[in-house]
Amino acid sequence: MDFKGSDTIPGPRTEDQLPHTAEAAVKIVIVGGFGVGKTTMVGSVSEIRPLTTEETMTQAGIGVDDNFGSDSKTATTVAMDFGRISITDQLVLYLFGTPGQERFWFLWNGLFEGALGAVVLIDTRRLEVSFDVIGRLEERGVPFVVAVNSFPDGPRYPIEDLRTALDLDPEIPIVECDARRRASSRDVLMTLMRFLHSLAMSGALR
Ligand SMILES: Nc1nc2c(ncn2[C@@H]2O[C@H](COP(=O)(O)OP(=O)(O)OP(=O)(O)O)[C@@H](O)[C@H]2O)c(=O)[nH]1
Ligand SMILES: [Mg+2]
Repeated sequence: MDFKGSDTIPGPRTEDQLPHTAEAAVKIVIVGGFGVGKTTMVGSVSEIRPLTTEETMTQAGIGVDDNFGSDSKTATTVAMDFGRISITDQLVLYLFGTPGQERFWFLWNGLFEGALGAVVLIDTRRLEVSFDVIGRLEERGVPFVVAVNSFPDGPRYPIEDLRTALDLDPEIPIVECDARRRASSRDVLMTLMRFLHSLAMSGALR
């Protein structure tokens, strides 16, 4: 049979293909309150073109969508972000960013399913938007690290003050980052992987 002339489905782009050496894939969720930089982080660090489900924040959202006085924030995640990064030749992380707005939180349960660990992004101007997220991770027993996304007008606090404000256990890593920078976002993921490794070594990983 001659298929010449029929439509063909293009194969995956070379950069989207998994490295042949990949042996293990791990699901990681990027969580945090509204507008803390989750989509930005998945986008900056992903080696494949990230999938985003952003919708424009419209006039209709005024009073519903909190844009915390930021004119630059014009879109919000309504379902999830998805990206991928090979941490080593053997280890691939699949990244799932959650929606930050409260009205989409019902999607979190599915997104947390099977996640080995999480990055909680925080914005020091609005620490309170990430409280609920931390509570939910603790409830579900998902290990996490906290990444302080540095916004230029965000107040800077000593790490230990942040630990107290967020009521975090002493072993939970807290790192600073700039979610727009690939290297910085990658460092956060490396911190999470080291933390998960130390939990696994001590037998604390469920
Ligand atoms: N200065 C600075 N701006 C950032 C940084 N990360 C994100 N932004 C900006 O902050 C805004 C919010 O970022 P998003 O990535 O959409 O945040 P989000 O957490 O995905 O937001 P939701 O999905 O609506 O909850 C965007 O305008 C980004 O350009 C950062 O590290 N520094
Ligand atoms: Mg988003």
